[in-house]
Amino acid sequence: MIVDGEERREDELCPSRELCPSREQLRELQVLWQTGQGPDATDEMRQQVALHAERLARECAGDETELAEVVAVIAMMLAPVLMDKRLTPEARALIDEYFATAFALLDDEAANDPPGDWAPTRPLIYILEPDAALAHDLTQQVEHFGYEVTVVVTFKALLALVARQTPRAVIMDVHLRGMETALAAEQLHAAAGQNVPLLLLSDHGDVASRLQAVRAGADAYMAKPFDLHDLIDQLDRLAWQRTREPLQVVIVEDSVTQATYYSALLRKAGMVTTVVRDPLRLLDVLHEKAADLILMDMYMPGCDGQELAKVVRQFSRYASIPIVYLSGETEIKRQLDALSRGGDDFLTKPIDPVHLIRSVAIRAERARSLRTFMLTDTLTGLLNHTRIKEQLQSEVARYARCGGKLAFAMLDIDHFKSVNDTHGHSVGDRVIKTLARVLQQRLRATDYVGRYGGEEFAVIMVDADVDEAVEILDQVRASFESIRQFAPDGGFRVTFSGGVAGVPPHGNATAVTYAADQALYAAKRAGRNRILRENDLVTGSGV
Ligand code: GH3
Ligand code: MG
Repeated sequence: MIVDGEERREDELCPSRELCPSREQLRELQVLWQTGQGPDATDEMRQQVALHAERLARECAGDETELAEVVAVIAMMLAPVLMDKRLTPEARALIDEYFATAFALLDDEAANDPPGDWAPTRPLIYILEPDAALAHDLTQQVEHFGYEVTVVVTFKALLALVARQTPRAVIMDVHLRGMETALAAEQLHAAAGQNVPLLLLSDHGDVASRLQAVRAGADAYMAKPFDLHDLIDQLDRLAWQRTREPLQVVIVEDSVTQATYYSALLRKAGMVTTVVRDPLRLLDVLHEKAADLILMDMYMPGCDGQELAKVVRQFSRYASIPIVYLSGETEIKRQLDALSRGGDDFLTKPIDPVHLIRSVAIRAERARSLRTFMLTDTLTGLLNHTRIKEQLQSEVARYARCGGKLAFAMLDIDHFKSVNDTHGHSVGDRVIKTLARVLQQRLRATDYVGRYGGEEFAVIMVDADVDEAVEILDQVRASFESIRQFAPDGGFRVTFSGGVAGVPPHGNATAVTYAADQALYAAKRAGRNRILRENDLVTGSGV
């Protein structure tokens, strides 16, 4: 997305799905370009590429998207060929980069498709556990937390399974008769690949056994008897660690060529970039995107980078986003001045691509950890109260701009005080974590889950109506109810109630929150362990 003027507001924040050029058109141009580079290419063939690019750029000009701009740049760079000029190797390399960027933009658009259904991905876990009772318990609990489980009782069977389909993680009881742990782990990694996390269960909790597990290449180790929740925590950590979201970088740069170049470099390194060409539009973009870093040109028409950094810093929620200046400025005093006005680092143009990628990645990564820490609830890892409220406001604002729909739910654990009173506060904390976990697993990546208060949660389901939300949350309710909670004094079960309201009909965050809260209280009054929609207040009926 290139942001370039007030009139583009609708387009850029509610992007249309049909992009120009299509993937096929772009591919066709790229094939022509590549053939035009071959040793047998004639001047006429080279000119054909330039003409084709020019036609495509004209066709897409009305689109005003970053993709259309990239095609325009390609056409511009090819223009000298029409005047019988040869391109330099640098220019040819740059054109290749622009093609890569254009395809990456198309990929992004495909990935930004509206959220899918709620059929969650269930990561596959293999468990090797010869003890039938423990295997049964493990399977039940691990499946409750959204994993698909296959249990085997022999190591040979495990190897056969791994050869057929690679799992997200393997849990292995090391009580293997006649086999050394290290050897088993080695064979497993040889069959499944080094990247498959391995969690070992053992009868021994001593340091020597733990050390042996580390040397065998295990990623986690649990000595029996263990709390199944601890096992789930470990499993979550291992199974999801390799599916992290890419870093998001916002590039503020008025020159299309430079912006496209930096964007291509960072994308190649696996980051997601958004280019802002009109500095005055930066705040809109920050509002929409969870930026991990801002890469800012120092001198731009309209306002300079230092002024813009100060404006960004006026908002406390953007205070932790690092701002890295990019500039031809080499004078140290000026650089320091700029840093004192809200910037975090200074990269001097022309910058070595490797240096740029590393500087950006390191700073962005660190800022992300810090932000996660500030914006999430420490017990559950969910969004905290302030963040979920802000997100609701932002989603309602998006609805006002772009239309669509969203559902908002308030959930509250039933009789939670008695859980604390009977089993103690730390068991209560466990129950809160368990509900958080089930919600995260069951909802889509595009939904938002927050801890609203002590044992109260809030959920924003984008692009969902109230009926869909009630249906899904009722499945979560049933799933949570069936989980056996653990306490030293025995197992028990807990339920929760929920209230759901929608946008539309509500048009602001306060109204939809109030409506969901009222529905929640109706659910409590109606006997708890149910999800009610706002309209159920009138009829008194539930799910
Ligand atoms: P209801 O079904 O009507 O919601 O009843 P309830 O017992 O859940 O509601 P109540 O508001 O009476 O009690 C909520 C309890 O939650 C009181 C408070 O001590 C406890 N609580 C709040 N935050 C936490 C927390 O972080 N950890 C634990 N363990 N308990 C908490
Ligand atoms: Mg409660």
